[in-house]
Amino acid sequence: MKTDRSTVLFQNSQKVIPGGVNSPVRACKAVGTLPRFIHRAEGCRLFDADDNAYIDYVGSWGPMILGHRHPAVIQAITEALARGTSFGAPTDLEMELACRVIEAVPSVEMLRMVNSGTEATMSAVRLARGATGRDIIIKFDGCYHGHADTLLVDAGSGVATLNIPGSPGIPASVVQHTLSLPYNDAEAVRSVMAEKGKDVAAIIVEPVAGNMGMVPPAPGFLETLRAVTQENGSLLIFDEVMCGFRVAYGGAQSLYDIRPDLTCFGKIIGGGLPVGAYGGRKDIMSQIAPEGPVYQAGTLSGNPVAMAAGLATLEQLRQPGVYDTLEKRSGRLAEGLAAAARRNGVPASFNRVGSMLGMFFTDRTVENFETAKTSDLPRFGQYYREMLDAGIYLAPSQFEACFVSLAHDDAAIEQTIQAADVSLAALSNG
Ligand code: HOZ
Repeated sequence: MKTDRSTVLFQNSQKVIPGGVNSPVRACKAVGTLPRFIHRAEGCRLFDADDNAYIDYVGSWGPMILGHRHPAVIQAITEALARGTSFGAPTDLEMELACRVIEAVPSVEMLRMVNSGTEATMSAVRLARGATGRDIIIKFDGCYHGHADTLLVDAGSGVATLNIPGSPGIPASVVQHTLSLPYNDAEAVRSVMAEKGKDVAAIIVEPVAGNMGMVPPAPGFLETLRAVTQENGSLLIFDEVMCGFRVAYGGAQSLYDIRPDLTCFGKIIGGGLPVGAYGGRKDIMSQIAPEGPVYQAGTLSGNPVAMAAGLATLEQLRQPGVYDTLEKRSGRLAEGLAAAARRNGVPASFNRVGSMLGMFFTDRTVENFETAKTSDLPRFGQYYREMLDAGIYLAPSQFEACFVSLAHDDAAIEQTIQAADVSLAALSNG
């Protein structure tokens, strides 16, 4: 596969952008290759600067659930663009998108738009602290809630990929009130809440974790979080930036039938444009300025082009049968990959919730960050490179999820399984 242009672009980018990328995992350091510079995309495919085509399972890290350049989304963006790109003033579109999210997600009674998932979680945590008058935040190892200082503790995603516990630049005093516990460990949560519950502002969790690879919640785990927060007057925040409108139209909370107090969104609700949002109980959301004293603001918040893209995306997703299609294709992909691993004698463990998948190079069941880290990372790197050469674009980290879109038709899924078979055979032979 010819990669001359990507190679030159990466060399030039490294001179002007730290690491040559605007988000660390994209540099492909963990998988021992150079990043491909993407020139365009269509449906389930990406095309790089050398015009190589790839079946895309990154989907811009989650938002592209309809596939790339869906005609309805492009039309909505084009119409919005014709009216202007940013007004810094209220619009009908932001109100409509808020209504659409509120309709879909029963725990959300009010919603505030921001510009990224990081902003959404950061603001939700501030609100939780402001509303409860408490400081402690509980999170879980391997969950990633964006890069706000308070939450960058034992995080997944890029920090796990680079194998660093946190980041220089975050004073110890800033994270002294953040406790990180093992994911899916209900007992650990009960015990910490028994001791500190009355000082805990909130528990924040990815109800379907997608930043330590993909890890589903164990039966009863989310229920425990709901119960202990209610018992202690703490808030429960679901970070559904990745799984919202992904694992079900109403998100993980509708799938598992839990009502958190606050929910964070991003990715899909922006239809591929930069968006975040946080929402929840009216009595809590009313404490945000200007209705209440908890301050949060943003120049581009509720950007009309992003709102239009999000609305068009949700309109497609609410059509009957959409999530059944995603389920069927994702199920076939997971089965096919598992069979290929077995056939080639490669120990691998698979997790899947709807169209979010995780494939780990370990014989352990992956149920938390500790077990995710038993994965054979050099082997994942080799698999990644084999798959890339075969035209399959995976996330370049064992600690990211794989996303299937509605544009992944049966032929694309079968092509991926065949490529995996060949790639896994190369691993077992190597
Ligand atoms: N780390 C984020 C996803 N888990 C975003 C990665 C990126 O955009 O490169």
